[in-house]
Amino acid sequence: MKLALVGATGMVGEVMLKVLKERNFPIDELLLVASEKSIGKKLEFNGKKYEVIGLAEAVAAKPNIAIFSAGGSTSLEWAPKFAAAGTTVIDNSSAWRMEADKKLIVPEINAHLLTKDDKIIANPNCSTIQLVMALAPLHKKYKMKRVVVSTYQSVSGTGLKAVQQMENEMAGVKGEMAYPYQIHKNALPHCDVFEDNGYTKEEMKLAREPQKILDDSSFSVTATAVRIPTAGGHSEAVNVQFERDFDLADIRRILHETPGIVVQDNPQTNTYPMPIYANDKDDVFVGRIRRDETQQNTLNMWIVSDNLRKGAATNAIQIAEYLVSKDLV
Ligand code: 2RA
Repeated sequence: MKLALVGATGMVGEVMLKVLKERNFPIDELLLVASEKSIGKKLEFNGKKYEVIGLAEAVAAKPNIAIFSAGGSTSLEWAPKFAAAGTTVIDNSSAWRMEADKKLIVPEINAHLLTKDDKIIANPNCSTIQLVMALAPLHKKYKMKRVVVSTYQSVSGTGLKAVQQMENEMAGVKGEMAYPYQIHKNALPHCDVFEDNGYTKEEMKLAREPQKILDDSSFSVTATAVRIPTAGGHSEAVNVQFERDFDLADIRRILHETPGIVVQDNPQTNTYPMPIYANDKDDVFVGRIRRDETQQNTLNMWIVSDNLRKGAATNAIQIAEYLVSKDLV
């Protein structure tokens, strides 16, 4: 298995290398790929040093799989070139997610859709992945009608520079500004750019991606995405109205029984999901599960996950594992 990691020097790229090692992904040859300015850099993987190469060299090497986490513009330009060379691309950017002929995959939910013909596969947005992981099993039984989600997203979603700026601010060090405001003591209702409808791109990802992943456009999602001063981990307050009434004990049972979901929910012992518990784990943590007493068939819950792992690196690598296990690459 020849694997290329495009964006190897970035924050998600670093986590991808860690997860590939942890999961002992079957690699015979590893290509670490980055932009021109990083070519020649040395990175370590599994006790071995690798020299970073450029995109053209990586395409020519014809890897079996190329996992991208290098931004939308790089993916739009280079994913088709890898695909034309016979490589299967798994892309972590938003570039291909809503394209009709591209699949948007959370392996626990819809990996079965994948075929050998899928040469560019989209990894959903981090805040979408944790949301659908918790909602998918409930939707199957109780059929969602409407979801209202407020996110509390860590600074790591914006990248290394933003985390460094927050740490500088906390330490009182003047550094490059990645945000217009002092993020270390703020809650910024502005993740990504604003669209014409007054929502941000981040909020519209939450409004659009779940229907594609669950293959059901009968429900709607409205979101408010907020950046908060945590270094890692995205949290979400979710209010979901179902078509059918539910039994709260059954909701808990379904979530307990869902692979990849961990229920942490005992207010008496202050047990509920928090980014510090989710850090560096691949599970999606669910708590504060309670009926919304103001509206029929409606549930409130709190969902937390490591946005760099299940929200990006691990989900992409699980897609790669599925492709290998089904001989699709
Ligand atoms: C964010 N989900 O958190 C976006 C991109 N990683 O900023």
